[in-house]
Amino acid sequence: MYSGNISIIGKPNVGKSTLFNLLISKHLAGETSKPQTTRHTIDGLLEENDTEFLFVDTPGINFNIRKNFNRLLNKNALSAIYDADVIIHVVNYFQLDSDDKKVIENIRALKTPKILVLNKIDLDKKKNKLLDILSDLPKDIVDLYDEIIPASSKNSFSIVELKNIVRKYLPQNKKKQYKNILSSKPDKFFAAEFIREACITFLSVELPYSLHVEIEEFNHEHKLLSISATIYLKKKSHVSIVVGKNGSMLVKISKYARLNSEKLFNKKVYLKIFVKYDAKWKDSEFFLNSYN
Ligand SMILES: Nc1nc2c(ncn2[C@@H]2O[C@H](COP(=O)(O)OP(=O)(O)OP(=O)(O)O)[C@@H](O)[C@H]2O)c(=O)[nH]1
Ligand SMILES: [Mg+2]
Repeated sequence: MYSGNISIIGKPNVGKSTLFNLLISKHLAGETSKPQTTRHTIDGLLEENDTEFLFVDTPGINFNIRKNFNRLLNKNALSAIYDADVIIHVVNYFQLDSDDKKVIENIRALKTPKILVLNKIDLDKKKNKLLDILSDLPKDIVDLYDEIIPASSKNSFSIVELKNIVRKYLPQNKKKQYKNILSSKPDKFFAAEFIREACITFLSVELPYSLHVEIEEFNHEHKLLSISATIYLKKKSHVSIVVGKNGSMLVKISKYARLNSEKLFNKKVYLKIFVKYDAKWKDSEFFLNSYN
């Protein structure tokens, strides 16, 4: 039997979470068009035939803006690299820039097998451009990776091939290595993440970065799952934006989070969301570490 931990890393917004969700066939990680959606590492177990894949989605590694906040996100992402049996480094197929190169510098010295995924290949209208991209890759980068594969997380291109490649590099074990659960993160974590994902999706660019979500109640009641959550905001003026005109934004956020929770927990969900101003909360270490 093959089993191991596969960390999916890269700079923000290249499609790590989309790829992760696709690989495990479940919507566990928030995927949005805005960078820095993922704040925690999220593991998801996929068992297929003789293989246990423990995929780990990580926050985008970013060395530029919002220093303290990034330091914590980077810490979460980089710690996953050291636990990995295989590293999947995701980049946009059309560009390998200085931010990708900084990620590369963090993995260069590791002996761990490395796979470079050139993602978003569906955007490549001129099919032979990929050949140019591959031939333009600097030799030291080509040499660093054990495998380089073009893929699209949007239309599932190369996903089966990617799993077959990963399997080749996983350690062999006599027995199963992982517990038969989808993720080691608690169910509550995902309920909170769906609310945060909805906020990032529906609210303007800056606002989602200054909020966090706490789950106060998470009760299984016969056929119903009852969840009560609070969205904490750093600025008082943000409260009315999150609530929206006549509560319309909160209804939208709530519906998105409820439908995703129902799908994941396979149960009817009753979701109550409060919105509160919390001046004390400032990109605090407390919440970033709260689900580690
Ligand atoms: N066209 C195209 N878009 C993609 C693909 N994969 C992801 N995306 C889009 O890219 C955006 C970012 O996707 P995410 O999965 O959230 O990216 P991420 O790397 O996890 O981002 P962070 O968590 O912020 O670091 C979303 O709008 C996705 O829909 C792909 O293969 N093709
Ligand atoms: Mg992500």
